Amino acid sequence: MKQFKRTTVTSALPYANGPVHIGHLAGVYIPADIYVRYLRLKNEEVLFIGGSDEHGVPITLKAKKEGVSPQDIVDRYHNIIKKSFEDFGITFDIYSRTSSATHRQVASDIFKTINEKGGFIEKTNEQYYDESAQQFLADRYITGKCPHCGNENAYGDQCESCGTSLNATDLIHPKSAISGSVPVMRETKHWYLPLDQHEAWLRKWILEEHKEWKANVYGQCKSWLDMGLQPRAVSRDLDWGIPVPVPNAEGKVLYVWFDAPIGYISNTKELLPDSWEKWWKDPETRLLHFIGKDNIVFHCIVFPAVLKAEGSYILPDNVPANEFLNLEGDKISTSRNWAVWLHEYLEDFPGKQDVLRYVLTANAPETKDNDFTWKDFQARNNNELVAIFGNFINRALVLTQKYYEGIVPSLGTMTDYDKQTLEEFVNIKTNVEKLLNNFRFRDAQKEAMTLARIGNKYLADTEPWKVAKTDMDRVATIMHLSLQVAANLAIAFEPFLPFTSKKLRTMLSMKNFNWSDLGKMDLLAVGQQLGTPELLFDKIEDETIDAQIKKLQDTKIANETANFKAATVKENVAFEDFMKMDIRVGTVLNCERVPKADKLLKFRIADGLQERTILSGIAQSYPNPAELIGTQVCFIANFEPRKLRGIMSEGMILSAENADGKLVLIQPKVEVSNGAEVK
Ligand code: B3M
Ligand code: ZN
Repeated sequence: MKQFKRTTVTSALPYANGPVHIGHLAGVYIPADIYVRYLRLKNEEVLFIGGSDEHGVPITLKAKKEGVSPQDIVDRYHNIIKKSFEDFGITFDIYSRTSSATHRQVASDIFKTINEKGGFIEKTNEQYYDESAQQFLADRYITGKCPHCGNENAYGDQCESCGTSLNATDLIHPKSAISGSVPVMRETKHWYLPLDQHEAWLRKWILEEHKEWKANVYGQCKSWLDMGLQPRAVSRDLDWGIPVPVPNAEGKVLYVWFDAPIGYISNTKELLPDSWEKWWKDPETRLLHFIGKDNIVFHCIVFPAVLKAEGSYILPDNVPANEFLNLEGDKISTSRNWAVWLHEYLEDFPGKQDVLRYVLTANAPETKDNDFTWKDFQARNNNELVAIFGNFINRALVLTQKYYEGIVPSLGTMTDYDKQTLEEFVNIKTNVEKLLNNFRFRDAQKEAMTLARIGNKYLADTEPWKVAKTDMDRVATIMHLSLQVAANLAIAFEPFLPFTSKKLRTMLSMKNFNWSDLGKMDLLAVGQQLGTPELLFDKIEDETIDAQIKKLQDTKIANETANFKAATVKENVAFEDFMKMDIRVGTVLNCERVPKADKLLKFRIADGLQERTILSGIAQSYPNPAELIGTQVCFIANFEPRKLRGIMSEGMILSAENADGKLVLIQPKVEVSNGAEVK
């Protein structure tokens, strides 16, 4: 493998049209932060670049919806995102934004250089135009039916349902997202990056020279390349973005996916105005992009082609993209508010950054989509962090406090069991390293956790609290070894659980430490005074979890209600048609379940003239049917009688469906005479 001098790590620039959620964290920011912390612990030269993506249609659409300017939107979310990353311990060297002056300069310069070298083609063709809004409809300004999967709400650039990347002209029944009107075609000029001309070197570079890329990344690139690359427009007709920096380009801005990845470079330049180039132009620099799967084509094909066309930049050495994280079985969605938002988590769970880091890494969608559930969050905290890691550390420190006043005791003679235990963890450093080097963070954390398991088991097996009655020399050895394991845990977990590692280092009075110390059994000196023991983790109770689950259920109900309201009303009916229905009130004389039919209730109704039997499919909403006896219901009296389960049903009882699917009988609030007509 090629040896590099330094590493530039970038993580996808989140759109500043909403806050960051657990899907972003699990897919991009936590893995990137783990990797960067690991390199720093190895004293490697590394730079970690982040920032907000502030251009593009998602921003302008959101602004339009709220009736504010795009600048208002990006200012609001940039600040929320930046602060939540800081509070969560994502250690960017810089977190800037694509609306910065430096970025405008860098992106414009790169465009101009490519343009001067003849790296673009200018083409005039027809694009969708909204006549009422007097605007071209780029990307998300246009929606319609996906030609691949039939999703009715696909966007002009992508179908979120099947993930296919689209052109606006691919959509069936296109509709303007601004006015809802059907767009017309109109001519417009744009700059295109001729990806077809880059295909040959991209094929060789990815398919032959980067076989080590993750299977999901390599596979997606291969299928793109096998389909054949087409020229891609790098400009748009919009009034939000970086103006196309050439004469006669009024009303044209750079396409957001042209300028956004350049944001990595601009932010580096903003941080290091004099030395940024070595991070982007020196072949001895290793460039890594941490992203989610929907960004693969832009980082593996489009951006490298831009850099190559410019001519002076290095290309990424790896792009460890992840799949998606779902939430309680459903796709995370900003617009449907189906997410656990980072800034809200930090408020609801103060001091528990590491619990979320741990759970999201344990469930990281590294090879396939994965699911986050609050129950799993609670279980991993209580059964793993508290019961194993926390329990071991607490016992080791409290017992040292009790028997040795918090001073590291000396190591006596080791038993065979001690030696056997130590042997178990000599391999852990190599294993964790190998996994981290391959971006397998989930297994790496699991392996680091093995250290805590070994420690916990060691104390449980050796029972120093019992041995203390007879053999204090033996206790000294047990505590000495346990404390060394604890110190190893502080190092191994620094990349994964940095807040915990820091707390643990304070408790152990550990000053200098780095990755190469991992595995050593003399990290704490005999006679060294330790700090005060504190609990590393505490149990998360059911109430806390239930409150979070309730919050999501409320979101679901709110969404369903909104969908219901948005659903179109059925076709009009004439007054005469309505009058054909004979709807009446009657009193329930008896009500019971129908044997072997779990949905049906059998009502006996006094209808004013006589009694009649009506079957109704609402048993699941009324588990105790007897309580309906004596109440009044509304029913269609002239509904054609029909036989259900061998019983003749003479009418239909009216009920309404709630957002949660529960049926509720329509009942008069005050008593009316039986047989009264409903009009
Ligand atoms: N903002 C898309 C996203 O958030 C986009 C990433 C840009 S990375 C240069 O998924
Ligand atoms: Zn689709």
